[in-house]
Amino acid sequence: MELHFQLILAFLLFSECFVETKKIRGLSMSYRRLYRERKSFLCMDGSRLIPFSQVNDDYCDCADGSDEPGTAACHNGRFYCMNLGFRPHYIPSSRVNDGICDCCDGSDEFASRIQCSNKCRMLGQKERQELEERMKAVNEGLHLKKQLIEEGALIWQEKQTQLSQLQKVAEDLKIKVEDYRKRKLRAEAEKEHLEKAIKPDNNSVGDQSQWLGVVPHDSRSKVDKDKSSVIRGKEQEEKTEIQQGQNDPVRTPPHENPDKLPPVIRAAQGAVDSAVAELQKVEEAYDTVQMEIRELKEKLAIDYGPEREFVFLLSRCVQMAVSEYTYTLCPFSQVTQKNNVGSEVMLGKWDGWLGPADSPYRQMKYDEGEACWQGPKRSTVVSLVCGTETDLRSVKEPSKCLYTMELQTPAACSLNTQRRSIHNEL
Ligand code: MAN
Repeated sequence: MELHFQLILAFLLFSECFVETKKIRGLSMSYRRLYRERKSFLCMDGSRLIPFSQVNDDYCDCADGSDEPGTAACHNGRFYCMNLGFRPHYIPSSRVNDGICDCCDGSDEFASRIQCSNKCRMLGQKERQELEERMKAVNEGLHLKKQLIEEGALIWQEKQTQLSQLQKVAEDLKIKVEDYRKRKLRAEAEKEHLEKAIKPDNNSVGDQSQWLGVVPHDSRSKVDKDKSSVIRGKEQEEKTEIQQGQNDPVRTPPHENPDKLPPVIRAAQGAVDSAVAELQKVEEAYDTVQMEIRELKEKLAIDYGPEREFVFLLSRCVQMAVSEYTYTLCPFSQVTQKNNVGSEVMLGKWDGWLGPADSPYRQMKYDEGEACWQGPKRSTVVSLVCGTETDLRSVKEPSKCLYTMELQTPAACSLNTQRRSIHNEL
């Protein structure tokens, strides 16, 4: 009796399974309950009520294709591949029994001329292995990132020290500039004084004969007083020259021809010239230091990530050769492209982070590059991806003069990357 009962139960279960298999093919678990055998079936979009016998009967009754989850009858239907051991997914139901194995478990070719072997286990294993390797890489990346953060902290400190040193140099140079300005003014005043002293009539500067005037005894400079007879003799020669020069058709005013100036004025002019040159030198040095300070301050004002994990990139340029070009990315500075003849084109200067609000450090923007022939100014978007090396992974020009780069670096690794890669696999 008991055996009899068990046989009946087994038969019922088998027939249930048979019905279920026939009816539920192409459905995910969560949808199965909606396809339990009953008298009628309500299309998922609620548009029609059809007899249940029309479900999976290879004729499309519902506008949303929901009555044919297991056949190719509806153009908009979708078939669920269970893919045990791998990842379940949907395929367009037009691919059901089309002679191509789409589901790794082969369930889409249940009434096909071909036989599909079940590859899900193998695919699952391969994927899990890849995921494991990727996770290992992310973990290694996270470890390396710590080192880069430390390296970055040192670079940051160095830059701060450099800034305060430059500021100190600038302060000193500023004092020097003031000092040399005063020196120049003094030399000019001295020269003017001497000129006045030598020229009795100040109103006729252009007249070279003025240089012949007797220098008043009191106003002679010490240098003048101490002049040797050789110098005085030379001066006499010059005076003669000047006198002779008066008859020249075109005369050069003495202040424009230093050779014709009296030695004392020439010496004073020399002092002015060297004071001007010295001043120029310190002014130039001051300007250079100020420029360096400006540049350094600009670099220090950049956002290098929450842990300054990207600071280390300041001292690294990365390169990649793609077809006839070599691309160079100097992070936070610029991107260039060199052709095989050696001419370089600027593909953009650092503009800022471009990533979405929740992860801004995923993309960098470099713009205002060299203008493209009949096109926009060149610009580059750099996507940062987690990797164990800091290097370019790819360079593309998806549209004319707009470039994209993929920069892999441990600094881009985060627990989110880890989560994202797991999520992508599931
Ligand atoms: C150069 C390169 C190319 C770019 C063209 C546009 O050849 O910069 O990348 O597409 O100019 O003329």
